[in-house]
Formats: sequence, C-alpha cells, structure tokens
Amino acid sequence: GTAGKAHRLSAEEREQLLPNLRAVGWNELEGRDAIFKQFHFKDFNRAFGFMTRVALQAEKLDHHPEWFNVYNKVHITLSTHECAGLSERDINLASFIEQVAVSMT
Ligand code: H2B
Repeated sequence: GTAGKAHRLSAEEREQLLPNLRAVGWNELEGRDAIFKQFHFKDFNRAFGFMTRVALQAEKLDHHPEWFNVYNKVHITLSTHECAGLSERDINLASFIEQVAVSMT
C-alpha cells in the first residue's frame, strides 16, 4: 500500500486499540492473528448495500476484508497478509465498517 509497511500490533497497541472494537462485537480469531464479527441486517438489500460501501472504501484503502454473505448476514474477518497478523490497517477498516453498519441498521 501507500502507507508504508504494515507491522503487527504490539501488546501495548492491542491493549489500547482492541477494547473499543471488542465492545461493539469484534473478537479475536482462535489460532490466527485476526479479528472477526458477524453482522445481521433486515434483509439482503441492506446487507449488500453495506458490503458495497465497505468494498469501495476497502479498494480506496487497498485493504480488503475476507467475508462471507448469506442473505442478511455478513461475516467479516480482518487481517494483514503483509505482516501475517493484525495491523493498524485492520483497526482502521473495522472502524469504518462500524460507521457503515450503524448507518444501515
Ligand atoms: N488486504 C488485506 N486484508 N491484507 C493485506 O495484506 C492486503 C490487502 N494487501 N489488500 C494488499 C491488498 C496488497 O496485496 C496489495 C498489492 O497492496
């Protein structure tokens, strides 16, 4: 990307950054340095609208979610391949995703 090389978040950075995301339903994956959350929407239209807005921002940030959609549910995993773990890019994308989700529900 354009923001320099991603680095895995330190223990101190995690203590500072993760509680806010945990409070809104993001959790750490077992056996992999990544975070995930499942979103529920009223219907497929809302879910896909959400995905469209996240997709455009992901492309802008050059940081893309791993995700799975069935009807009104969207399961999202965030991790940074470049550093094989959680970086600030994941925190930033998760924060954006939260803003979009709030506006879609
Ligand atoms: N998305 C995510 N989630 N992690 C990455 O490391 C990543 C990405 N790398 N999107 C980007 C694209 C990289 O492959 C391109 C070449 O910048």
